[in-house]
Amino acid sequence: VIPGWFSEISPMWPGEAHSLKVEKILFQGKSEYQNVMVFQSSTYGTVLVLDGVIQLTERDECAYQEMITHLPLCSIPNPKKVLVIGGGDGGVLREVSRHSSVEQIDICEIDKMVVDVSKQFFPHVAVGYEDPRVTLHIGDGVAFLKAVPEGTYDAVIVDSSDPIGPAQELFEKPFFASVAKALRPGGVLCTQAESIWLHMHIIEDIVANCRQIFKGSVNYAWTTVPTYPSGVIGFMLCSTVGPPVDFKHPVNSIDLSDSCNKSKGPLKFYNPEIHTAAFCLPSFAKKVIDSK
Ligand code: PUT
Repeated sequence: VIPGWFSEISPMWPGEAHSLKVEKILFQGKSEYQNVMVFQSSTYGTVLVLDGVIQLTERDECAYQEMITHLPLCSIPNPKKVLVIGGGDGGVLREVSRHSSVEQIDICEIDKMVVDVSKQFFPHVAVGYEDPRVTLHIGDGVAFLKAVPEGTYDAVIVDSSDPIGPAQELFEKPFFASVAKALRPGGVLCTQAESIWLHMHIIEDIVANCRQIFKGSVNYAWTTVPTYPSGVIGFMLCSTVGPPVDFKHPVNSIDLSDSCNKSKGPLKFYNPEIHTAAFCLPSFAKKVIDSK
């Protein structure tokens, strides 16, 4: 460990640790679930860290929040009811609320400290909470989903941390089955699905489970996030049986001139071309994912 630097050390990426120079520690706390830290970095702005793992930085959060949200929501016409599991920082809410067709946005985040810290230190991310369509539920996403009436949502977005700690169950088959039940026919799931460079074993399991449960489309996409381990992170996109969903070709666009977008400014990362490109996989990953 280099003094004055934050190094991200975890058994999920043994033998490597990305480091950022720390200008100032802004917050350190321990919630019921995890250690929470916020620091000012010298090159990526303010950084949110949970249990020693970077969750977002001001500079590159757009690449994650925009892709995890618009990949599913631009793949179906007129999404109306959206559920976010995790995502307590509010960034996914900010992006969901760009969609004027959306009438209801529910979010279930387990850790209230993440919500409070984001509102205090990441106002441009937590701005998502200001949309009147948003209802925040503090609680366990697994339990929340079990209580959702069948066929409620057009889209479920799972913005989780890594599968060690409070998010572990969000990567397991029973959870995916609950998501499928909560979706309407032809509804879509987009879930955080780790890095092709580091976690092919986890991705293999996610793909295999999702292919068993989701009988519509099942596709893996990815984006670059320089401050996530290996600099990339992926998403599993699935649809239930119903109106067919072709994830690779967006059918829905975001009208940046409408009232849902005026206060939020332009998109920084997402566009229809990068949407389609996100599904192109390197050969080594394609081979494994296609074989599941
Ligand atoms: N929400 C995504 C976090 C990933 C951390 N490795």
